[in-house]
Amino acid sequence: SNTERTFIAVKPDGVQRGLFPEILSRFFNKGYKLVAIKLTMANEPLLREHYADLQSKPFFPSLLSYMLSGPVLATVWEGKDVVKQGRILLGATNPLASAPGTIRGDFAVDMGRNIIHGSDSVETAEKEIALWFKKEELVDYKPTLYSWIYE
Ligand code: DAT
Ligand code: MG
Repeated sequence: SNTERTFIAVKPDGVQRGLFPEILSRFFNKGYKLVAIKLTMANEPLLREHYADLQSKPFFPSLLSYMLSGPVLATVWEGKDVVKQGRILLGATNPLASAPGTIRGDFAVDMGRNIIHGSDSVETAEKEIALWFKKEELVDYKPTLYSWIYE
């Protein structure tokens, strides 16, 4: 449906490198609707929940310190197939395996500095949105361009 939502976060390196306007543009240009946005510092309990499935991995401590190294730009986007399409816009986890034209393919080299996060399923997206945002931080509006993007 057109109201599917995904959680996209520009990681501390993407924020420090000033890449977030370019990243936001890619989602806007595709036709997706921004429903929440905030610049925020993560914290360890939040990250342990966000990356719960990775806690036993050897790279987890460096992932934690990376994600705590500066502010994160947390966003929520809405639109048709936005979870899967968002992952396509991001590219592969390893930037060296990401095609040019994708965000990681165009702007990153190392897996541990891959500049952006995107939810990997609709269920994960719902959990991540609830983890990073309060309900009242998600806004409800109709974009003026809506009928030029959806048939
Ligand atoms: P993604 O961010 O593409 O969803 P993921 O959820 O498997 O990938 O992993 C979360 C982050 O952890 C990923 O963006 C970068 C880091 N990471 C994953 N696998 C890694 C590895 N093998 N070595 C180092 N960092 C890794
Ligand atoms: Mg993931």
